[in-house]
Amino acid sequence: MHKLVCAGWLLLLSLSWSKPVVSSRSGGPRYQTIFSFGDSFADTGNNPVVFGWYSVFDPVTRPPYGTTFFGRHTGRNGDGRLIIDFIAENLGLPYVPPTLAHNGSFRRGANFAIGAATTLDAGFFHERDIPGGSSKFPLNTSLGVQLEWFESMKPTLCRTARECKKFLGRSLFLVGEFGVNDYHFSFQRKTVQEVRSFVPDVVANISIAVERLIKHGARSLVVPGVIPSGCSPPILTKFANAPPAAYDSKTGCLTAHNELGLYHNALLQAALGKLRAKHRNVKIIYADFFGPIMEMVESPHKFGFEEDVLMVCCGGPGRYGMNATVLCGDAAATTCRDPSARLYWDGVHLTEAANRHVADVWLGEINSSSQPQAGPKGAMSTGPSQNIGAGTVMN
Ligand SMILES: *[C@@H]1O[C@H](CO)[C@@H](O)[C@H](O)[C@H]1NC(C)=O
Ligand SMILES: *[C@@H]1O[C@H](CO)[C@@H](O)[C@H](O)[C@H]1NC(C)=O
Ligand SMILES: *[C@@H]1O[C@H](CO)[C@@H](O)[C@H](O)[C@H]1NC(C)=O
Ligand SMILES: *[C@@H]1O[C@H](CO)[C@@H](O)[C@H](O)[C@H]1NC(C)=O
Ligand SMILES: CC(=O)N[C@H]1CO[C@H](CO)[C@@H](O)[C@@H]1O
Repeated sequence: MHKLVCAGWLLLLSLSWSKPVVSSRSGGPRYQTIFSFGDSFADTGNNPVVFGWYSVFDPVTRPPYGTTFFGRHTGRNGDGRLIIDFIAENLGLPYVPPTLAHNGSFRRGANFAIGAATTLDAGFFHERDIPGGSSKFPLNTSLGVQLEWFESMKPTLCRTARECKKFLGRSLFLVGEFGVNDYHFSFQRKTVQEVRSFVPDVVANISIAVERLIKHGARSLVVPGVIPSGCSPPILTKFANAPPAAYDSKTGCLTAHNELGLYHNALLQAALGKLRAKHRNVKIIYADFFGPIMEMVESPHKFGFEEDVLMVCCGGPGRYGMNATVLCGDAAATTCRDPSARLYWDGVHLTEAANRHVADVWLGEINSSSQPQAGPKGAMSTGPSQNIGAGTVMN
């Protein structure tokens, strides 16, 4: 059980830090630095360190993780680059170094994201016996903890209040995705209805975090929504005995789990709208994670994916290619011939090919809005229309 759990929830480096700064279409450099918070969808190498602290098994430190792009495992939960890697490349910035695994400067970027991180503090779940059993998850790596780490680092990045405002104002803050682990851990013990009851708490906490970063001087933030969990192979595997009526006949996804995600995303967008109204000089971009994944699930051929799009590339025997006893990276595991023809890599995580598509959608919006302090154009970035691909959410 525990092993399946890892592939479902999870969420070092000697990369080149010397890429040239790419200028924006309007001239000067756009962002000097990326700060990132999140879980395995954004973690560029912190999880092996944290899992080591807690002596929990970490499957990503073995092949075939990293074989598509880096040629070796990097601590990323995938075959290659993550969304954040494509964003960094596009902005002409170095791959964002994981704060716990990088011995060097964080002036060009710092990634606090940790695989399996939740929004709410670990105590919230442990008090409710989630996920229960002997599981050590969630570890003490919540959004609030990641913010504390950022606050501890801040004095090493900038000194005076004025300097910090300037430096952080020119940085891009990626806040999330957060929420998927809160929900996926909870599905082990709670009904979808029960989990729904604390979605407002999760969203409120994300909103508090965004505001805390704004107080520190953040002026450009990207806040992704959650994925369609009902299409996620670990959820489909866990609820394999659901009645036929529980599935969307067109996609094969579990309707109730997807509706929970849509609910989260609707509340999140409303919360971000309020923050935009309150902080008119700050650019707050909602990044749609749900829509691009649904698009790939519904039209796999359009993206070069095989017909059975809910099947993971790397895993063991089973309807979705996932098996509690055979994890991606195990000797008995199998890896698909062409990861670029798959949406899902090892479970909840996407292949590099899928990450590239999601990144393109997010980058379209990041690109189309100039930095707030860049001049009068900044005003347009505060409007309520900053929803990346919001039109594709409803399916
Ligand atoms: C970090 O790098 C410095 C020099 O760049 C080196 O002296 C130090 O030993 C390194 N620390 C670790 C833990 O690798
Ligand atoms: C969690 O980590 C934070 C930050 O490192 C620390 O301040 C806090 O005491 C830890 N909480 C628990 C319950 O270990
Ligand atoms: C998992 O794999 C084992 C063989 O390794 C097999 O017996 C079992 O049926 C598989 N489980 C599922 C859910 O397919
Ligand atoms: C974003 O802008 C960069 C640099 O101007 C460009 O290379 C990239 O293709 C753009 N990406 C998208 C998705 O528009
Ligand atoms: C329940 C829970 O995790 N609440 C957290 C919400 O966010 C604040 C600060 O970001 C934390 O301190 C809380 O513990």
